[in-house]
This record gives sequence, structure tokens and C-alpha cells, in this order.
Amino acid sequence: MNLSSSTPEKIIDCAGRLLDLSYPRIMGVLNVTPDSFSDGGDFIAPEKAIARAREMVEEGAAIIDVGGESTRPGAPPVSLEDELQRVIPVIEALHAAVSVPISIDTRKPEVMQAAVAAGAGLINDVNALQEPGAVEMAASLEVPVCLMHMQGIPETMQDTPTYNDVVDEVTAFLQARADVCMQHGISKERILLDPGFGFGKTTTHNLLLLQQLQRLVESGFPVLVGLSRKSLIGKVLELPVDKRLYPGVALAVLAVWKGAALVRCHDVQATREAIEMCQAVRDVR
Ligand code: 8Y7
Repeated sequence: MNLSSSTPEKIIDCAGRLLDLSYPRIMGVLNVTPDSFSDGGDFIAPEKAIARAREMVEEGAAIIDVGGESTRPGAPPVSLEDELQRVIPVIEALHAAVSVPISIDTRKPEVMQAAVAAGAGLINDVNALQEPGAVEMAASLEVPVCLMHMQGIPETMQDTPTYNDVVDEVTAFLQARADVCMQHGISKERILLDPGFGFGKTTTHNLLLLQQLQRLVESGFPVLVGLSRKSLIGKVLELPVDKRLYPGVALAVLAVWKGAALVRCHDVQATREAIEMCQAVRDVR
């Protein structure tokens, strides 16, 4: 059930597949790193990844985010060759297997190009297209982009995150990156912003960003959030990663209440039901 939404219709064209953001939607996480879908060895079994993606679409995911580079705190960098070998076969198979848009989680322009050629329709860059050539590549590929804020680099970002005003700084950074994208010909309608929960932020920084998420929403760009299973839940509740479902759903609801348009998560069914219920209350007239 989609009760009438107070927001105007917002439909984003992801290389021919539509993402309707006129009500809050789910981005399902599909990690294709060897620890997630390998068959014991060091390579990915695409069939397993496809089965998981199909399941997420049945549970109501509006877009599937494919990533082959771990950006968890302390994670080592992945070579271009390894990243391509992980994600491209999966995107090709996924493009045929599901009808929802596919997003590519990468920082590398070469991966963006190959992924879009293989069927991806949105670029999700935790580095906000700051890699040399990334903005130009994204503009030439003519797909929407999600710009995420990160302080530092994954290897060291959680060592000493420092801000004067985290909400101001994150919002100003994302607005500046959006301006750069628009100067390069990426239209406003194709830009999403993400505060980057957990990326160079203390627990207090993360909580403040969610408490004041409306300040980013007021920028006018659709806001994406990723809070699912993240360590801020572990810090507040002292729970291991496999016990973070209920608080993760609560955080998704709070983000949607504050105006988030897209929620990136692992637990699709539970999160989708919760945010649709939240939207029904938020938008009833
Ligand atoms: C996010 C993300 C990750 C996020 C966006 C994890 C790739 C860490 N987190 N992309 N990626 N936003 N846009 O725990 O919060 O999933 S990886």
C-alpha cells in the first residue's frame, strides 16, 4: 500500500531502469568480496550472489548495490584487476536476472565504466567522485551518482575523527561536491547525497548526523543513508554484528522520519516494512 505522499513525484532514470523516490525505498547490499560469496577459494560464485539479489528484490529492494571493495575500517585496498573480476560477472548476470536498477559501489573510474557497460545504472561512490577522472567518467556515463562523505581513508579513518561541527562540515562538503558534479554536466536530478555513517566518525558524530539529518535533506537532493549493522549500534548497545537487526530497523525509521529517500541495508524485508509504515504516518493528511 502506498498512501498518498506529500512529496512530488521523483523518478530517477538509472540507465533505462526507473527508481521511484516519491516514497522511501530500499537499496539492498550485495557485497561480492571473497569472504561473502566465495566457494572456499578466493573467487566469487556469481550464482550465489544472484540468488541473494533475487531474494532481496522479492523482499522489496528497489535497487541492488554491488560492491567488490571492502571499505570497512582498516580494510586494505583492492587492486583494479581484482575489483573488476569480482563485480563485472555479477553485474552482467544480475542485469539479466532482475529488473530493478543495479548500482555499483566503487571509487575507481575504470570500474564505473566497466560496470555501466555491464548493466549498472547508478554509481555509489563512498569517495564522492574525488578520484582523478571520476567526475568526468560519471558525467560521460550519464547515470545518477550517490556522493558520500568520508573523512580520511578506510585504512585509518576511525583513528581520530575530528570536526568542529560535524553536521555543518558534512553538509558543506556534499554541497561542494554536488556543485563540482553540476559544473561537469551532471544534472541536479541525477545527484544523491549521503552523510556516510561510520566513515571517519565517532559514535557522537554519527548520532548528531542522524539527529540533524533534515539539514542535509534541506539541500533538496535525495538523501541516501547506510546504517545497517554498523558499529555505532555496536557502540551504543554493545551488540555483535549479527544482533543488530532491531536497532538497525529503528535507525532506518528515524532516517526516513527525517526525510531520507533511500535506505541502504542488508535486512530488506524488515527494513522495508518499517519504513513504509513510518512513511504512512509521516505523510498522512
Ligand atoms: C555505505 C556505503 C558502505 C553507506 C553508501 C557497510 C558502500 C560499509 N556503507 N555506500 N557503502 N552509504 N552510499 O557497513 O553508508 O555497509 S560499506
